[in-house]
Amino acid sequence: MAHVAHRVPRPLVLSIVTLALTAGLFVAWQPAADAGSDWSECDAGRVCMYKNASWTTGGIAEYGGNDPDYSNNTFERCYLACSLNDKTSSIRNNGNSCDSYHYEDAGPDGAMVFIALGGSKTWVSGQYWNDRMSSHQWCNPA
Ligand SMILES: [Ca+2]
Ligand SMILES: [Ca+2]
Repeated sequence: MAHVAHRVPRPLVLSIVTLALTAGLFVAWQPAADAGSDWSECDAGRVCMYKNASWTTGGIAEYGGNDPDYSNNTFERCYLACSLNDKTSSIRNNGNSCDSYHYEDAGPDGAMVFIALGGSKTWVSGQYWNDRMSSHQWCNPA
């Protein structure tokens, strides 16, 4: 009995090797795919609004300056329902020196949430700030 337990059937060994090779190929293939989809990267000096949660696909709006009204703005790299107003679900502040302040209404006006310099936030459906922003500005509004 004992000597049988030490023997590994040859087809099983082949399966494990095949699986390992397949996994290796998959892992090796991944970075190339990511390199092609780094569209979500937020350039230095910008604050970036993303249409979807978790800074993922869907659309991005990059700003070096302020915008008091999103009603005439759209997400870049977006293919469907791309109006910026009331559609932001995540933000990254990759600015140079200031926190960014994001507002419920144009003006800017209404409720405000800030993103610390170098920070980011994300919201999902049902959370207050999901799909609500209509303007932003840099630095302390005072
Ligand atoms: Ca959204
Ligand atoms: Ca709004």
